[in-house]
Amino acid sequence: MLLKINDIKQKALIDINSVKDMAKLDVFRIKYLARKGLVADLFDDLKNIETTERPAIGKSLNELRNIIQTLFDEKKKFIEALTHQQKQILDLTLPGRPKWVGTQHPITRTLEEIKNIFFRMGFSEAFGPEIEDDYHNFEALNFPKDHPARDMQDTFFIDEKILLRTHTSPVQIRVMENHQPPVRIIAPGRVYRNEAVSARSYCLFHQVEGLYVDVGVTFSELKGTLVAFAKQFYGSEIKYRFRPSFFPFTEPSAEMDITCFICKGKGCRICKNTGWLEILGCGMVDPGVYKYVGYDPEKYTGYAFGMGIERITMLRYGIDDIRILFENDIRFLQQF
Ligand code: 2U9
Repeated sequence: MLLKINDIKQKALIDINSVKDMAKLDVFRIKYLARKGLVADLFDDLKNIETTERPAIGKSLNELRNIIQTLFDEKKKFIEALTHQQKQILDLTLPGRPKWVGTQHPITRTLEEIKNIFFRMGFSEAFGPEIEDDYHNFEALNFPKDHPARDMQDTFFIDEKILLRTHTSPVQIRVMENHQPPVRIIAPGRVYRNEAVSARSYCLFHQVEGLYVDVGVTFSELKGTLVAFAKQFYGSEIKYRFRPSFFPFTEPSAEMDITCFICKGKGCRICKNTGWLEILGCGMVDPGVYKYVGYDPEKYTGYAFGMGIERITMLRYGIDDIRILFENDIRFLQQF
């Protein structure tokens, strides 16, 4: 019996250590101190003990009950004090912490808006590899062998024939290789140029290019589509003009300007006092391109256009350094 008493005392001393809250304390109480608990069981056993030994064992049992009761009382006081302290630390009058919600990167925003305008006009989206070959990036686009864009200084070459695409035009070549007209697509994506990095130019930027080839596509359709785009994107009040230009892959070629949306055409720092902003390049697909993709240049005509997304985004949001668009600085991005 004395051994049993000692055993229960040791167990209670161990058990009380793992009690950290009121619920666990109650489990402890039921196990040891309740009417059907371990201590009460021992008191029940007392009647089977020899009468001569009963007073001594009864004394030990009383001591055990007192020890366990003290363990219980002290732990209860401790938990109550801790709960009180925690209640005081928890200041329910403090305002909640704001949850930061992610936003779209300004480049993504501009891209999505441009894409949606062309989707509504019947264009679909096409993609291609960012690591391209010389054939799809230059040759099939009618670039002469000695064109300066083919220089190491302008293009990131991986080896003699493989390079990082300098525009999304190879996407259109690949689509035409695999589909007969009508083809009406936009090709958004990243392009790479080996230029000195500055506030104005970066080694990587985004373009949206477009291509429409079918029987009887005309330059006036090109103008109609791009004017409709510009009025939706920049506002119906803008004025526009097309200036002649040159690209190896279009003939005739043009650049489209709109009245500066900052000064409304009066002249300011952004438009360099001209009142005009260049927004895109365009033209009729050069018949030379059709021979590379197996289209009959006598049967089909088409137009193409291209615009740089960083430039448009910078103009729109008044950003004066292109590099900030690639730095992932949370203080910049949170403003959108
Ligand atoms: C094919 C045939 C023709 C795409 C075109 C431009 C004019 C153009 C520039 C705008 C600013 C590039 O980002 S930028 O530097 N782009 O001016 N791009 S026409 O013409 C094509 C494309 C594919 C097969």
